[in-house]
Amino acid sequence: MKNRGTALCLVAIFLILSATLLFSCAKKEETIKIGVAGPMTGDQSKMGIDIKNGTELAVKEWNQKGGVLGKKIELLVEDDQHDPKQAVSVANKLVNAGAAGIIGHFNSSASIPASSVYSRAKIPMITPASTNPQLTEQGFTNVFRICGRDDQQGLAAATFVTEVLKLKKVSVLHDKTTYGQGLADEFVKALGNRVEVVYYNGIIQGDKDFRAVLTALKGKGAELLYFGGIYPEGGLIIKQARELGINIPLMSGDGVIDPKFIEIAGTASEGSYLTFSPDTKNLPSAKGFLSSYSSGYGEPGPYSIYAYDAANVLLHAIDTAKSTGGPAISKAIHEMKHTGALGGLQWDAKGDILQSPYVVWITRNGKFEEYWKPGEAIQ
Ligand code: ABU
Repeated sequence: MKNRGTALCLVAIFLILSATLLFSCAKKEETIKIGVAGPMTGDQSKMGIDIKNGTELAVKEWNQKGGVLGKKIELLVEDDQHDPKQAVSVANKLVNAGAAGIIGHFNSSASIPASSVYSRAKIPMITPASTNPQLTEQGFTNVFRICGRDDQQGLAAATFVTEVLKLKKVSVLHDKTTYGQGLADEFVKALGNRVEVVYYNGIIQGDKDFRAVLTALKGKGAELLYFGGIYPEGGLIIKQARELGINIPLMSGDGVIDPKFIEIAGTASEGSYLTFSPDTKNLPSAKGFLSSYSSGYGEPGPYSIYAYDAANVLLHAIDTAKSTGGPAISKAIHEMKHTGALGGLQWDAKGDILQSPYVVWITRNGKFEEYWKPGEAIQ
């Protein structure tokens, strides 16, 4: 009798364990995973975290409404440390983890190599921020961006320099990355023969002392210093330029327009010109996002809203396709007319957004202000 009782007890334990195992496996299957990747640590982590937060907010809102295709959405966050090799590694990790789509990466030098991994796996990737033209010139049908491109951004900067400031001589520095050098070269190309580039050189990303290169460009007669790169170096360059008595304005792009630039450069940031999209505070469509993001995460960064829209586009595409199959989701994005926080969004066959207006901002009284729109007078 005693043996029979023990046996029954063991069978009961076995059944309970099996049921628990089956239940937990079934539970794992119940989520739809999406990935978000960018520089989550290190000197550019402000941008990575902004993108993570924007994506997370969209995921939370969808989950509050029940998720997508009847399943909760699980967000997988990966840190590429703005390193191309690390970007490929995290792309493989996200593919192997079963992500249905990716929001990211931030850096063009990360997005471009990672896009090959996602393309082989046929998983859609939507970058909120990578602006190098090459990303969408590769012929991949699964690659999209919410932001504009550096050929458009470089042209806006060159138009401002030639038609508004009416300058004749500029110096150009870049950080030798796909984005930084690419943007600087688009700016120079758009200047054409209207402006003389009296000094052109690359700096090393991560360096802290740019006095040698600044000393070399001092005295060349440039009326403006253009920098292609990101805020950690942009902030130090203008700070050290002022210390060396170089008093020409800095002009840069969307990689520099972050409060961290002002924090690093201090008063030396005053009067810097930066190209970026128009102020989202003036967009009626952005009101809900700005309010929800601020209450959850504080002041949005430049690309928080782009990540939010990217995540909503991906989730709407899954919903429309009624599938987590990559090709079906990519097809749905190509066919989509999305109304996001940024307004109406639509893509061309390459995956570029149809409308991406660039304006010039200025740093004034420790803040960024919209300054000039192509075709309009100075504010
Ligand atoms: N577009 C701003 C910086 C990110 C990148 O394209 O590398």
